[in-house]
Amino acid sequence: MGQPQQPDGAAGDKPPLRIGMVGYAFMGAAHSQGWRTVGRVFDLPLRPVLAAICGRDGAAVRAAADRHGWAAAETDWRALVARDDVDLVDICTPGDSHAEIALAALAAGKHVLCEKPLANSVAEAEEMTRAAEEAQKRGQLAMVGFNYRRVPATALARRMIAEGRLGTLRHVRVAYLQDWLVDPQFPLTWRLRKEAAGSGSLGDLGAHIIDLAQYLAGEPLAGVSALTETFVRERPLPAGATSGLSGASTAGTGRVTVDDAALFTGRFVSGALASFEATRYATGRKNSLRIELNGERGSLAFDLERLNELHYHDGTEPGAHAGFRRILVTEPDHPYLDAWWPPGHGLGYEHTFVHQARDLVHAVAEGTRPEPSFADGLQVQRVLAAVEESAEKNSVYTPVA
Ligand code: SOE
Repeated sequence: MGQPQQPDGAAGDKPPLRIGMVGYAFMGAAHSQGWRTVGRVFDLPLRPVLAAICGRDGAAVRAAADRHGWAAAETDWRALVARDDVDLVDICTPGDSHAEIALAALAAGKHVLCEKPLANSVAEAEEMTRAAEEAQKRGQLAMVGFNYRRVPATALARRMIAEGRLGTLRHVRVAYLQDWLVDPQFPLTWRLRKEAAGSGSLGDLGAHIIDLAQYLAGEPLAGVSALTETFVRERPLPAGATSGLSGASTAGTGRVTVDDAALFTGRFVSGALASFEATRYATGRKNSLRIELNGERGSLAFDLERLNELHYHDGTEPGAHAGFRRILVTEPDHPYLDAWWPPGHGLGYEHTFVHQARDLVHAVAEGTRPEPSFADGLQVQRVLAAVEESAEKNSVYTPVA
């Protein structure tokens, strides 16, 4: 098994921040890379140490520990949470275990990073937020993993909006499009079971775009009106363990108990209007998170499939030569980029997890409230619940006569 990681450079003489991670599949691998890389790229006040990783399958978690550079492996998350050599618990499990693990970790005096969505219900998210607020008084921090806030282009968009470049916001148009469920033979993995995932594309993809929209707008949604649909209601059962967005199937079938797609409109407290689409059936769209914001002074547009670019229209320019222009977000004065490559060399999906780790390490060292906090995660959870409630009631769905 690997030794705890010692990031290069002067990081070795800094106080350690010892990480214990629960989960080792797709998100576990992404977070591992973040923790492993962050001290090698950024000049941090603390030295992240990959102390222990946890998963139920002993052989698989030991293999994950070796591959990703964790010093120890556990098969019981309670044992991981109880370890004296863990300061921060990073939760990368399906949503049905977030609340239990986070509450235990906070009670054990640890800082917590929890993958999105924060929980599977508003009640769980409320309990987690209450515990996090109490823990904050004892100097423990809790953050939710909405990693798309940490794309340099979205962070730049936030900065430009806060500077007033869009003026009063009128529209937010956002869609998160994937296509890995198009095949009706794709197996019934945990992401398609309500008891494990809470909801379908809504909680998985919708949670990201709700958070990003509220973060960029700088204000919460006041209300929503929604439609959801499950296109394929019966799927083959998975054969053995599944990981990430793939898996083999067996002969039997089971019922899909979550939404396949969610479509909703919303109104921000300021009166700005928003539209949202989350789907795993957008054939040809792999991981396309598109957001456009229109204000009275200008507009911004971003697509995660071209994540080094931000498009900006300055509406105050003379009409004759105004129009959207592409900002290549790779300059050293763009968010996070002073630590990376020369201009034009670009970053990718995995760097968002490095930036997430960077911001959390700073928050822990400086004792500041990390963002997005559990309270922010709870706000997203409330929007998810409102979307589900609206879709169930079909409240504004007027049948065509
Ligand atoms: C699957 O849809 C998924 O892995 C999400 O769960 C992640 O949050 C997103 O970043 C990529 O897609």
